[in-house]
Amino acid sequence: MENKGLGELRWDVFCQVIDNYGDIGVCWRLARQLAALGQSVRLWVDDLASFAPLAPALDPQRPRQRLAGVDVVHWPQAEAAGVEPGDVVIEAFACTLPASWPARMAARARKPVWINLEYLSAEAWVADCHGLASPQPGGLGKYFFFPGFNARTGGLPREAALSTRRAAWDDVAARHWLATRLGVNAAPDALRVSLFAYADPPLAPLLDAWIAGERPVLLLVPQGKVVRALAAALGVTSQQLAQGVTRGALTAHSVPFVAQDEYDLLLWSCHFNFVRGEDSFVRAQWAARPLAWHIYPQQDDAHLDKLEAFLAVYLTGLPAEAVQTVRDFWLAWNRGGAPDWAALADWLPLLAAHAEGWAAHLDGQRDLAANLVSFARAKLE
Ligand code: TRH
Repeated sequence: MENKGLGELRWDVFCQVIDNYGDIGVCWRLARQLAALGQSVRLWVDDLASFAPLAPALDPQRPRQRLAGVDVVHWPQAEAAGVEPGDVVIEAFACTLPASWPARMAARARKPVWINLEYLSAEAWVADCHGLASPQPGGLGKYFFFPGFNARTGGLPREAALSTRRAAWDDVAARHWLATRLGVNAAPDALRVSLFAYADPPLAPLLDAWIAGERPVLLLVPQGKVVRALAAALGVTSQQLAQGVTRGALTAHSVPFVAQDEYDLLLWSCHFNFVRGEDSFVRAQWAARPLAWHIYPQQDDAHLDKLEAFLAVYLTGLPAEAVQTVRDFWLAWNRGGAPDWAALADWLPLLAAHAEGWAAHLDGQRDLAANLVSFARAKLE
């Protein structure tokens, strides 16, 4: 590959799938966004089978393929003779580069920019650590690049024209898509809720509230462990849940796990979204709807600090009572308590307006891929 100058850089993004979909979810999105900015991108992935549900066009048996303008390569190929590192090498989430790569990188006349792309956090220290260098053997410098929620961080992944496309997705489009793509008929007056979470969220208090509530609730649950938990809680089989199960005011449906781009449509089609991890959490913010975050659990409850840090920035500007209600709800959801849907529901109109404002605020900032490109260019000059 020949470098075409600083306009088009050659990027190597390394992704190791630890668990679930978040590692590849973030890397796949970023790789496509870099490619959309005219960059030449190789995405090295150690587990193509975990990647496939997010990108159905991917053939997990093929060690090398081009998808959405990105060269997707099975990780072991990186050790092959003659593979030369590009201008920018990203190790996502501190994954360790293939053993031969630091030496291959050091051997290049112009040393590649080596970036460790970190996990997303709203904690204040992130802005102080963003962009810091850590010298490595062979004259290489490794930089810590933190995504984040303000201009002192690396920003968030965001496709061009995302907010325009989302704003055009009205109720008619939503109900049509739900019916034709997911086979779910949504009553016009139903509150539509999507639920993507880790295995054991405290479902029972929510189900009780939805079943006994005045407003019809349509609950849509992508395939995964929660489907089994929900089926058990409702006393039905997973197969019955796929057909739709009604109890009182609640109708619950499991829905297929859709491609990553289509998942946006599910979020946009709902009035409230339960999301988790990192990427779906960010997508729910771009969806500009009220949300609840099931955060990835960490040792010693370190994740709760992250949760509180996000709540502090996200809820700024809301009345104290609304802040308390949302905070209580999220903490109960994450700690196995009893999330109070009835209390939250009172605030939904205000939270919906707030979510729009938050998305517009984030939209005013530069996105992660654009920040990475300008960071890399500055280091290479
Ligand atoms: O799957 P996650 O929990 O991922 C993670 C991992 O646990 C990871 O190890 C951890 O470090 C990280 O979170 C913080 O949640 P996440 O990040 O939301 O990723 C899910 C991806 O799946 C996201 O890209 C959206 C996508 N998705 C679809 O493509 N289709 C679907 O139907 C659904 C429900 C999700």
